[in-house]
Amino acid sequence: MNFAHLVVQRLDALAQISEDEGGLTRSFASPAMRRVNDLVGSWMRDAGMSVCTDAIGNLIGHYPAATPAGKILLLGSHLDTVRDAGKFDGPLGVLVALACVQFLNETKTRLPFAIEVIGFADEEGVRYQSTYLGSRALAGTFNCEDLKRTDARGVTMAEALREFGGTPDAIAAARMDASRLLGYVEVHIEQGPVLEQKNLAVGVVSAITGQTRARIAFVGEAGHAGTVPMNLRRDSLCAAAEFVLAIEELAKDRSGLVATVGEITAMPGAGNVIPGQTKLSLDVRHPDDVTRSQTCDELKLRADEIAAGRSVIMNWETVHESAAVVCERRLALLLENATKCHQGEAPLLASGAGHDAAAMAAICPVAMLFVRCKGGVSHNPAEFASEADIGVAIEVMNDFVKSLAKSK
Ligand code: HGY
Ligand code: MN
Ligand code: MN
Repeated sequence: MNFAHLVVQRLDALAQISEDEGGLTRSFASPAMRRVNDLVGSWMRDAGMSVCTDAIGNLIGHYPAATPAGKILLLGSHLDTVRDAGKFDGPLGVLVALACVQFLNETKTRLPFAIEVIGFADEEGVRYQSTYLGSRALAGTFNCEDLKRTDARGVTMAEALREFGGTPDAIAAARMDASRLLGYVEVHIEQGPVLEQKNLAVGVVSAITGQTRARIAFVGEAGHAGTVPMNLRRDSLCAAAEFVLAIEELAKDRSGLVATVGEITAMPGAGNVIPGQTKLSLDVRHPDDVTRSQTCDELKLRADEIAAGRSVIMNWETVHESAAVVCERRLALLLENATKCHQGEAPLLASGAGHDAAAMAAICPVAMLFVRCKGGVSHNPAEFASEADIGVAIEVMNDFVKSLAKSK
């Protein structure tokens, strides 16, 4: 069986399941997520796995150990996407993991441990701005307060989850038993240019950067675009614009720091009305948590100064924080050894992107394998990983699983 080709075919099939006509978007607890869970669940059954969906909508396939007392190796990634996404970010990790189990099943191989392949319910946080919902539920770090968050249509997370078929009240019980876990290993497209520059198919992740996400609002005064003199305006959009450039200026000056405003909304949103309120998102990341936290404090002060200078009000709500995570050395070494067998060298890369592994690190050791990403382009329909590189990733993961079994 050409498992790499099978993964590519399945990626194409999943890319057709979207809540948007024009592009690939799958958000938490949406009908599109339901359809993807059903399709991937059928592939899991074909690979000899028993399948369930947990309280928050994670899809979990179980491939039993040779002995019932065996521990569990967790593999997988997320099945939700950003807006207008590429087809690899998330599903690639689930499908490579599934290919490894299918290989074991077809060769009638049982290991001293079980394997569970997880398709996480929400890593991107597009619908409710809080990310890692699925992995936090399994890690026991889910914040039940998040269930009260509302989406753009005013639907709470709890209502959306019930409509999806989940059980908000049972999320706390979804936490996995840490004593049974060997670790969580995630394969993911690199989403950066390093492997392409090194002309290598895969690389091993050393650490995952920490991130802060905030929602900021500048509140001024709506007014008539034709009659309010410039010196009498309290224009919230101009305040936001000045702040966006201040963010960029500070981030350019601070090595290793990235800061992004991905969303901005001016209200009431009419061409002849001075915006009374402007809302924006902020995403701040740095490998060092103290630097990231200090930067957020500085940006909050700067936003306050800009607001005061324009006689507008500034509201700041931090909606997500995740600390930087170091991948577990023993698992990473097994990945490195397996990688060296297939490409001669095993580069270590830090991840600027967040991953479910960052949340799973709260309950078990984690490691990640990156797959070369064409032009480093991601969170973009042009995102691409080659069938040949996917084939290397599958081989490396098969060898990783074998070496882990031998080390038991
Ligand atoms: O935003 C991220 O880093 C990831 O794609 N969720
Ligand atoms: Mn991802
Ligand atoms: Mn992503």
